Amino acid sequence: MAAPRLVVVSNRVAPIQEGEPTAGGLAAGVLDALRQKGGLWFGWSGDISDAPEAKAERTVGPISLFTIDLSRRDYDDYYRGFANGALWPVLHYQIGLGRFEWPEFAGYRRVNETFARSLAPLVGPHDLIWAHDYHLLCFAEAARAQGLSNRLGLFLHTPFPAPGVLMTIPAHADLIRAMCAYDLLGFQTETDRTAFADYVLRCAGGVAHPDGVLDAFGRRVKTGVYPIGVHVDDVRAQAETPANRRQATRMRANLMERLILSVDRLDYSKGLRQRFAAFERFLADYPAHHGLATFMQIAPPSRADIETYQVIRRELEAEAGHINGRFAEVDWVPLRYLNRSFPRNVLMPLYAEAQACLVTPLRDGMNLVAKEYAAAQDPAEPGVLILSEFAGAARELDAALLVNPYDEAGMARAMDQALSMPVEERRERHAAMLAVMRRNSLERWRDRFEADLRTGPA
Ligand code: ADQ
Repeated sequence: MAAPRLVVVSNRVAPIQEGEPTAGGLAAGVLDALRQKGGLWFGWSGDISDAPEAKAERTVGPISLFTIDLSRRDYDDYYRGFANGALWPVLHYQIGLGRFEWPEFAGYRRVNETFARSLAPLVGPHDLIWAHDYHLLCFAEAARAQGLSNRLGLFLHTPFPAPGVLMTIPAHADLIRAMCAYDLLGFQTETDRTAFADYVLRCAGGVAHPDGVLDAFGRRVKTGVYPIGVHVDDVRAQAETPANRRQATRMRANLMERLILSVDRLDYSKGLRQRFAAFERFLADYPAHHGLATFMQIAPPSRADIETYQVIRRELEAEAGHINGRFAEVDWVPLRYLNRSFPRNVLMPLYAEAQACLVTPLRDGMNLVAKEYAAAQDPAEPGVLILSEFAGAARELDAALLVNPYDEAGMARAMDQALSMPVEERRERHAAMLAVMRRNSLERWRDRFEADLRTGPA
């Protein structure tokens, strides 16, 4: 019998061009799977229209892409409202930033139902349905209501918080019940999986079985840990391409000797404010680096129509100005803050050029920048990764310099240590990280999830 077809559902369908390299993470992992075996990818087009359920179909090689538009009201309630205004902050332990409204939660459910209703006619009885991320926690429940009895799995790219934190969302019980309509729930780390299981066992009367299987709400769901990875060799190859390298060297000629790099979406969960403050502390406490060290922060705006994101953007602009105002010399600007995104063929060589990479989220599901940075390094002369202990990646990359993103002095010390680290120690740490990343590759993430989804929770 032919392998069951893979149907991927995510908030957005990544823009795909035949023959073009794609972005990292979700898009790269999912696309590989779909390219090899063929399949269908379903999600929001990114457009807002008055004909919200208009479907657009496109095929790229063996992949069929179906998208729907959202109405303005759906977008406001589901995307700006519950998903990004309430759920995202709480999943990242930022409960003070969460803003919950019941009508927005109803809108979130409504859009999950729209997804299920629009997808149902496209799905065959044996298809495996793999949903992604925090936008679709209620999708399986909606799909079951549409009569779909397919294997349904969800991979959560974000952290899953401890029950006491999750419960600050008034609709927490509805969310967990809906999540249990999946057959398989995948998490980035054991901490996330345990937090989910804790809620189910202690707050929802669930029962645990071996291998992460839980019974709750009259259903059986398997939970598992699938740390997302990167294509290690592809990243290194992109970093090394001569044209790309020339570009990076040119950029580097304009920078100072010691480059500390950070690359993030502009998001409060990424700890940028705390990182800027730590860099200021570094400059104050370690003057030996003056005139030599440059910190480059690349952070394109994201979710720019949500107020908390506008606030963080304003704060960072002010803070960058303050730091440069305090420390810059006529021939040295310590902080470069670039509010835009760069293509991967620019980013990867830049990773390779940087002596240190500061990845200090307050919470992060995984953080692929950390893995990409480590993968991009020249093994003979690698840079140093400074990594928040609250990034999922810290579970695997414990050979990085691990820091607490709330500890300004500790982060400043780590920057000094990174820029002064002997090459033997850098090589040793880098080799350890590379070994873990090769083991937990992007292929393994995808294959293990798919295999468990196929087997089901029995
Ligand atoms: P994100 O929060 O978007 O992803 P991350 O994993 O760091 O975070 O980045 C995803 C991709 O975006 C990476 O491949 C990176 O290169 C790219 N990227 C980030 N900033 C960029 C920039 N300034 N310019 C260009 N490219 C940039 C979510 C979760 C993470 C989880 C991923 C995958 O929040 O915790 O690691 O999904 O599961």
